[in-house]
Amino acid sequence: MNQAYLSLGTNIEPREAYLTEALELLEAMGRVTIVQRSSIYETAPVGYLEQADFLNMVIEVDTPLSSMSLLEYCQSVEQQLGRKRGIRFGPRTIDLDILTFNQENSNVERLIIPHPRMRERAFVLIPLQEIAPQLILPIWEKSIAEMVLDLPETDIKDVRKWTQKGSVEE
Ligand code: PH2
Ligand code: MG
Ligand code: MG
Repeated sequence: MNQAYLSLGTNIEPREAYLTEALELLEAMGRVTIVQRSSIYETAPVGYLEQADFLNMVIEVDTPLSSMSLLEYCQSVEQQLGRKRGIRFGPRTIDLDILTFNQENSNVERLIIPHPRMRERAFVLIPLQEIAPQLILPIWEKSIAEMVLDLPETDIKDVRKWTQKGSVEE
């Protein structure tokens, strides 16, 4: 069995429904089991700023799939939820990214593991810290909790726990 952490992001309404459906579709084939899930966070857009706020979360999964098959499977879930490729870093119904796969470092075709931008992204590290604070990735030799401490304060402020009633300060 392989262990992976995945991040989910959406900024097109109904955002919460897209997250819920993505989680259901991921488990629907019986090839992916969700072991842990973070809270949902509302986050300011990073990279391309002229777009709506995101809901983001991170999950831990068990899967017999290889990393490349898991990527293809994630892309099929994105397709089923109407993902259209447009502006790079732009609005999306659902984005499913592989953050880590076992303790692997790899760079094959379209898949780089660990995700090359995760270490500077508060919207990934803060949810990940909730479920895997002690996780250490070999290439960075730092735990997730330590990487969160390296984030700029302004980035941390842009990531807030989200509830149905609205966002609350972390
Ligand atoms: N995803 C991006 C680009 N920018 N910003 C936030 N807050 N959350 C995301 O998931 C996100 C983003 C590209 O995948
Ligand atoms: Mg992404
Ligand atoms: Mg993606």
